[in-house]
Amino acid sequence: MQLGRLDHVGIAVTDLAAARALYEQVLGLEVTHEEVITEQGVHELLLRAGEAYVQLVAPLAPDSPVGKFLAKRGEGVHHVGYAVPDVAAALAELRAQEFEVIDPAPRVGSGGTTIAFLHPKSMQGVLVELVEEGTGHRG
Ligand code: MC0
Repeated sequence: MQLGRLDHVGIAVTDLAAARALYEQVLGLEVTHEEVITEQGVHELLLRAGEAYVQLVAPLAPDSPVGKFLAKRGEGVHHVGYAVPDVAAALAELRAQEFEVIDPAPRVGSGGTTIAFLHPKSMQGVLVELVEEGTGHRG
């Protein structure tokens, strides 16, 4: 498989409004998409930064992935997302190589994307997300 361009950097935050104010007012980015993704337990804001996005994610519950991350490590970079043309094909290739993935099958991500996560234990401590663009609009 081959990773494509950097799609987004996911940043775990406790206070979405405060983080939004920082990125919009101090850093000059613009929110292009907002979504609550119940299946992933997050409320997210996407801000365009050139060809990629900053994704601010706040947890919907303490026992969600981002809630647990915040409790253990505090705010900070949570994951890195890379574009791939076909998430299902990428997962099949990785699994054939016995690479540890989190998602055995693709899931629905923000803005109608198709996504899958690779385990940080296999990725030098970085949670990696594969992102296939959908028909939805992310701005
Ligand atoms: C946990 N760990 C991480 C990590 N989260 N390491 C790097 N980056 C992260 N984000 C480490 C912990 O520090 C711990 O290391 C070990 O993994 C186990 O952590 P845990 O707290 O016991 O948590 P688990 O094992 O229950 O779950 C970790 C795992 C989970 C990564 C498998 O968070 C997961 O499935 N994540 C994928 C889904 C996700 O993150 N969704 C939210 C974003 P030690 O060394 O202490 O053992 S959703 C999203 O972004 C969507 C909407 C989108 O972009 O479209």
